[in-house]
Amino acid sequence: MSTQSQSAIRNRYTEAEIEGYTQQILRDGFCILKGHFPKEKLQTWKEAFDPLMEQRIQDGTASERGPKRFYISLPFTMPFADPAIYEDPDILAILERLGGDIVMPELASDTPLQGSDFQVIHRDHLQMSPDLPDRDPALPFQFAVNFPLVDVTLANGPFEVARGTHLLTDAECKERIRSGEMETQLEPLMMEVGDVMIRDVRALHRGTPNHTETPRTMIVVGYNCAEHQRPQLKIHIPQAEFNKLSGRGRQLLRLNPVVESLDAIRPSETYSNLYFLEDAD
Ligand SMILES: O=C(O)CCC(=O)C(=O)O
Repeated sequence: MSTQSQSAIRNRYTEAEIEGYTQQILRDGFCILKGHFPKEKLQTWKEAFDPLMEQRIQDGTASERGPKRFYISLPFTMPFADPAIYEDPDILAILERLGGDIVMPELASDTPLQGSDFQVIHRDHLQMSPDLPDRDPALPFQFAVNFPLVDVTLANGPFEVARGTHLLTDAECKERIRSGEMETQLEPLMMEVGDVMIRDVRALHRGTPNHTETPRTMIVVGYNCAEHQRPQLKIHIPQAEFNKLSGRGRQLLRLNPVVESLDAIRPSETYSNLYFLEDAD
């Protein structure tokens, strides 16, 4: 590895700071690393993402998760197949403290456009993983690493989250949403380009309306404990990209299919269930 790429993936935080963020996630359900990724890199992502989004909406292959709110997977090619992002050593150190052997089955985006609405308050997985029935429910097993491609303001549809709700049972979540109590606990997160959120996907949250003409794209890199199965999700890895992966990258991406090229893969979204709680007893 060149000196330059080595310095690009150096840890920014001390062990004590990593432990501090880990504890924040255990307590609040999320933490935010301020100014973590370089703005210039994310500008390159935005320039590649905007035309991709337009095309995916036009050809009907984006998943609509509420009116004018699109979930779109990203192709595993540059600029998105960037180990400086998905192998970030601080983020992986935090995830490994929480989840041990981690894999990455998701590289995608959530974008509310003008005309979007409030989502139903939800969690992205029920409290327990069916694959880890003996795991302490206080410990997360599925994570979203989120970062915006534009600064998030009250006007463009901030992601809202209710602190500490990852610790509630599914029945408690349903009751607190039904009674309206949860509405008062949601906090809008005004993230700037470069900020990164690491969250336990069980923390209750929702997307809110974007009142501006500028799409508010939030990238989501999904990680989880290797034992926790997510068969509905996969990243197609082109052979040429696979050949470039580091040992760490191969380990993280090992459950995904390697394909000759992305040309024969028709983009589609198979991950669309938002409302897991509605199926809970
Ligand atoms: O658009 C957002 O900010 C949140 C999207 C979300 O939570 C979801 O679709 O599950």
